[in-house]
Amino acid sequence: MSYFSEIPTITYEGPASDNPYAFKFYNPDEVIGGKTMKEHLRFGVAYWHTFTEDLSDPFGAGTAERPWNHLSGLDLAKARVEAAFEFFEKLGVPYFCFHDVDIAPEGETLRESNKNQDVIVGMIKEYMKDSDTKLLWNTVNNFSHPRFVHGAASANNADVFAYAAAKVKKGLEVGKELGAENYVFWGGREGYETLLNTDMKLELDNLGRFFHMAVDYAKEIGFNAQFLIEPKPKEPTSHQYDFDVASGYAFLQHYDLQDHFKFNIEANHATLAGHTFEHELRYARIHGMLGSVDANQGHPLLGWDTDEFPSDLYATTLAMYEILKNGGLGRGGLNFDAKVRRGSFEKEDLVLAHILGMDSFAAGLKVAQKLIDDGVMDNVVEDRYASFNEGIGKSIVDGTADLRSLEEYALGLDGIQTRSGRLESIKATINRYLLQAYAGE
Ligand code: XLS
Ligand code: NI
Ligand code: NI
Repeated sequence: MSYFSEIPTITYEGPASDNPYAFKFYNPDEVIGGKTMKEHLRFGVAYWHTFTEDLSDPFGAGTAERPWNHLSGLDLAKARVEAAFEFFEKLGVPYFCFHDVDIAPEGETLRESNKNQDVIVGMIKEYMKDSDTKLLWNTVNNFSHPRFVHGAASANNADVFAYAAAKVKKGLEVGKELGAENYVFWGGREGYETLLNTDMKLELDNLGRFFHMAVDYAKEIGFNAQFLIEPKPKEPTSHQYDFDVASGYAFLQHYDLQDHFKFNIEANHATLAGHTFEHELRYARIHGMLGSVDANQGHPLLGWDTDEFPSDLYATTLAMYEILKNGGLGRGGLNFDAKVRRGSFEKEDLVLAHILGMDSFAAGLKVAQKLIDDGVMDNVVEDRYASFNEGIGKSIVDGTADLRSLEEYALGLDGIQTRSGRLESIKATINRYLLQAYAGE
């Protein structure tokens, strides 16, 4: 059965093309800075938003018109697998990602849920044999079902902790079975609503214990995926423990987990935390903790996780800048944790949205590489911090300065010269690079 037969295979036609079913900037084989675009970008499709999502919101029912909507149970799950692999091929996306409950229906019992999963995992494995698309990461949904109302690994109820642990155990087995490159932990309800009824210390300690158990089990079964924590400051709980990269990194270090994890950074989560996307990427990068990216964007006027497909070229450029400076994403990738708007309910929109996202990051990659090649920001930064390369600055950086030597130096200063940061000029330069990157093509 074909679900996207009317849609052509999407190929690169270049920026001058007005064919909506073509890439304008994503040219998979084009070499940028020594690697192909495909190798740099490692795009992934989020199964939940593209095949499971019905586009409901807190105020209204689902609107998604999907050719598999008439089915239910395992038949529905199987149809989605067929549709997914057809979709991956049409777009030429190298990866996909899923939660356990995205791919298979939950049963009455854990045993039954696992059985359903086995059926669909077996089917996915068969499809993967004939496909170039691999599993970027899998995870388990330990937040939707009412049993997780008070959290999963940070729940107040030990039975819930055990249930969540059992689901992760299965998730690790599934990841191994399908050759996942990474395994993600997003703490869906790992946080709290109010401190009035919360033992924060026990919850955090339990979260630490939970992650250690996962690390140990993965090792035991020989599942060598990269483990990723996905920070998010709030939603659904008012305070999520993995608030942002900085707090997540402190958590990992406190519980001696820092060598086993990196971060999966989502753009919309960064903005919810009051950061820019590039701030989170930078913070992770300079600590050697940048693992993977959930590529989306939030709405500037809305304070929640709207998970829009990325279209802001300024943001994708600055994100790709950090990724290139990181030396790439390694085993990670750019997973479109993004959904079409509720008003974009036709199945064609799924394809068009991915074209938008892939083109936006491809353009960002090209501009970012040019900015790096020309040293645009590097030159500014080098010049701006030049005082630390010699004299008193050098003594601070190399650790030979102390308060006494600095006082002596400061007492001898005859005024301090500070210089402009030239922010507006740098922004003007970036605009010029953005507009010129595709001039004449
Ligand atoms: C929700 C998260 C979620 C994770 C995977 O906000 O982004 O989709 O990526 O559980
Ligand atoms: Ni995400
Ligand atoms: Ni999110």
